Amino acid sequence: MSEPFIWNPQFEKISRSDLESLQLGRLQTLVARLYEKVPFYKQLMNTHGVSPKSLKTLADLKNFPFTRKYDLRENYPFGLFSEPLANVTRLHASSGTKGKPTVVGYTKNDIDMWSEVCARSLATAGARPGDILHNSYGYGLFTGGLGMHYGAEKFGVTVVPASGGRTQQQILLLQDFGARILCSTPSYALNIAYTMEELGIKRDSIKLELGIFGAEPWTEELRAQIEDKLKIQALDIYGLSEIVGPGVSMECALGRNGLHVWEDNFLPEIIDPNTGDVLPIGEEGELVFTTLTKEAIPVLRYRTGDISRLSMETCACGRTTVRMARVRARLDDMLIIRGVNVYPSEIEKVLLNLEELSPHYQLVIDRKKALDTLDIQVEVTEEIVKAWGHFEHDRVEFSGLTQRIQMLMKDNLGITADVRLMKPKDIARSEGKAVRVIDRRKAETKPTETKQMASKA
Ligand code: DLL
Repeated sequence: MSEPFIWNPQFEKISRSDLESLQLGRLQTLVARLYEKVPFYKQLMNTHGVSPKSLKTLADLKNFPFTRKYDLRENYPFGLFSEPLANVTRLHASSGTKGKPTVVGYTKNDIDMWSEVCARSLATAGARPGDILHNSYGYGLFTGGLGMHYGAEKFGVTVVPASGGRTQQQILLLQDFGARILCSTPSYALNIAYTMEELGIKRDSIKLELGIFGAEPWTEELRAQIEDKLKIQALDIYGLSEIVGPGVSMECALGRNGLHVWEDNFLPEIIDPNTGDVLPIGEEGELVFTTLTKEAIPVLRYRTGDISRLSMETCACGRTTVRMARVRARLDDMLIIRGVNVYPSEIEKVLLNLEELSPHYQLVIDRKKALDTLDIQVEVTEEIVKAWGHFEHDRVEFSGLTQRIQMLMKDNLGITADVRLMKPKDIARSEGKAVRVIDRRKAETKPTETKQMASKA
């Protein structure tokens, strides 16, 4: 097998000791910058009894305060910027279901660094010069589209800036332009696969070989379904706008086991979300990132809300940077159903193991008589509808399947759920980040930070 192509070996194959001294120097510069230029951070550090002088080793970082999404919202729009707007060449924003969006800015150097990490990520996935890359991440305020676009141009592939939506036309472009790489959310990749099937379009009419999927949690089970339907290698890319956008870390084609974090730019930690204590390598907890090179809006110990683990094990691809495990879930996506904690991804795993079901599902949470209820709505496959004749909710075969799903949920996850089987295409298809959870409880409960902004399509 030929050696994997490494975009920037200086940083991707750096020794641990060289990396740590690079990180320490960059971290000291960052902390000084935040202290001097951003009043919010000066006050925060003073309140915590730390200052730039307190940072003598990398381990000292644990004494510094965290930044949260809430802080960006409270300082809306530009309060956490450490550069005057005149030096900011681009703004992006993401929003929760309500309230002010989170605004991030980029200097010219920030855009260069972002393009560099996205180009690295493309090489890590197995992109080759001359490839055609079909980019279905949304262009606009969402970072997915433009982030991958600039990385792709830097790398030297031909980009098709398709953005999200108009799926039939996207399929036509995939057929006619012959893209080898698809960048999209995993749920949109599935939408493309199912739409092709519905339109009777043969897999052989497109040339896709590789998918670079992220921006939402997805399970190994969903990966298997996408790879099977589209006959491609599906790899995981991670990022968030507060840190840079896509390209914070990328899974490699050889290892397929964790995502390489571009540690010269982003310093990861895993913390216990309840105590804030740093956890040892290998333990699962909340991912925290500090930006080491960002200029417009650097962040110190940003709490991502994403659950993962770090691994220092050597990787088959030869890169030496730490790997983060596929994000298992977001902390604020946790559902508490009659006292039992469960993440949507755990429910997805159970559903996707049943061959009668398609990977289109939605979880509807409500509260009845002070009890939280969960309604799992999931589509059955076309094959099942054909085999059983026309679709009726109360067919005896359906009630058997419903009971089986309820039992699996109880046995595997300990939850009591209502199950509603749906006809194929009854559940709205994703054009960007899939809306998996509909929470009908009143606003008195903690709002989830799942992003459902239209521009993320
Ligand atoms: O989603 C950036 C991005 C674009 C990443 C394209 C990858 C590809 P935000 O809109 O700020 O930025 O959302 C960030 O999305 O905190 C995670 O909860 C989730 N997320 C992103 N990538 C993954 C992934 C972009 N690979 C939030 N697996 C993050 C699981 C992911 N969750």
